[in-house]
Amino acid sequence: MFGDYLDGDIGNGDGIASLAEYVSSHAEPPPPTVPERSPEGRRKYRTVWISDVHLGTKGCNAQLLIDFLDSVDSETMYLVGDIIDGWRLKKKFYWPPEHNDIVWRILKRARRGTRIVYIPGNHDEMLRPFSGMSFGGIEIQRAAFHETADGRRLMVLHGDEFDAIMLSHRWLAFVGDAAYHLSMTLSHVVNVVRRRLGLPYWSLSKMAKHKVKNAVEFIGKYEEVVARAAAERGVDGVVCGHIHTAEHRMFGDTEYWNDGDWVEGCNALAEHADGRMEILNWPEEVAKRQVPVTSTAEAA
Ligand SMILES: [Mn+2]
Repeated sequence: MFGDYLDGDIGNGDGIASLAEYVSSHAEPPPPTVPERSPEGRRKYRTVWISDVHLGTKGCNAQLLIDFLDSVDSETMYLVGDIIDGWRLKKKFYWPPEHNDIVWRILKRARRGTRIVYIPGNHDEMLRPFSGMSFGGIEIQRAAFHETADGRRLMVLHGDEFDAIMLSHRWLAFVGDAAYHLSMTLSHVVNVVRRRLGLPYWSLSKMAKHKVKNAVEFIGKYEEVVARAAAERGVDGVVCGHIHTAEHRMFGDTEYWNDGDWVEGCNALAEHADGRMEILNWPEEVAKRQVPVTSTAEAA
């Protein structure tokens, strides 16, 4: 059925068809175009959470995610929603080979024995009816409860469940720093024109500043709403995605974790063997690794 979705709903790319065949038949998967690095020597975590990959869109940072998957292993991996962007795929079919390579790596991981739990988000909600089922070794669930090595109970969900509460502020989440700087430039242009027309000064940046402040408030409010829902369920904390903002905060005794996204931040959340958790910033990890090489190359 996962195969039907891949094959029928979103197009007939050869790679997707053969992946779908692999999922349903347990045959050898078609080889990835970017060869997988050996699993030996990978950083090993107890648990890894990723979300908001948005496969099927140009926004997906596939190269970095492939590098992440080839560098890190875990006993359990949670895919916390918006992994495949069905919304966008329905409008325009976009599926480069690297996106297949990511699906290939995830399926391969399941075969090697990693427990993989896929919690569909709003962009891959077409997989939600399959909750409770398992495809290619990947469990599909509406939400999950994770127990850390030190015994904390965490609720794992995508997080769009809270959009109804946040609806009036939702669009503000997309207002960012770049928009603020652009609006300052625009403000300047607008006021040059207004001055020539003899009109008084009008502050667009003041308005933009207000919007950015609202966006920051939106994120803060969202985090609080999600943490409160977790507290009401009597768990120690919550792991979610959805708002593309990796974060760890405490609301009273309740832990709030957001594993970020692979469109802008390229973050993952990881649990060590002792239950300690941390947010991984993959562009930073790659930069650290490349510093000695690039600095000498650039100096030469
Ligand atoms: Mn989402």
